[in-house]
Amino acid sequence: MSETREPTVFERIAAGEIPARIVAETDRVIAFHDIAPQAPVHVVVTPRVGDHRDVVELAAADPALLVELVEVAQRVAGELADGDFRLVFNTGAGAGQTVFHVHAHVLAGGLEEGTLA
Ligand code: DGP
Repeated sequence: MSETREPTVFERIAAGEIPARIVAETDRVIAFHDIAPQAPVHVVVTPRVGDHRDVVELAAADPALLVELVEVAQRVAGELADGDFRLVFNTGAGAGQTVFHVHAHVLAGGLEEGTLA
């Protein structure tokens, strides 16, 4: 961690302090089932370290890590569903972001056509 702050909930999951159903891990990224699923498959993919609050900050600071999030999302969708998936980055409280540690929602498996939610 590069600054003095409280660990985010996702950092606590990555550290094993909060239990979660982990589905994929790399050196820098962790993926686990969302606690309140909004789709048949709903997985959160996030960096282990929460230095970037949202996808805009991450894209500017560490684009390679953003690419890795997308790669892990694709892998998870292939392993848990048919490979097709929706990738959602809520960005800002007004868009529904509640955890200010950048993360992607991977939504897959029997999604309704033509909806964004
Ligand atoms: P967002 O609203 O985009 O910030 O999404 C945060 C998501 O994180 C939300 O869908 C619920 C999920 N979440 C929050 N706390 C926990 C937790 O302790 N465990 C798990 N598995 N998911 C969590």
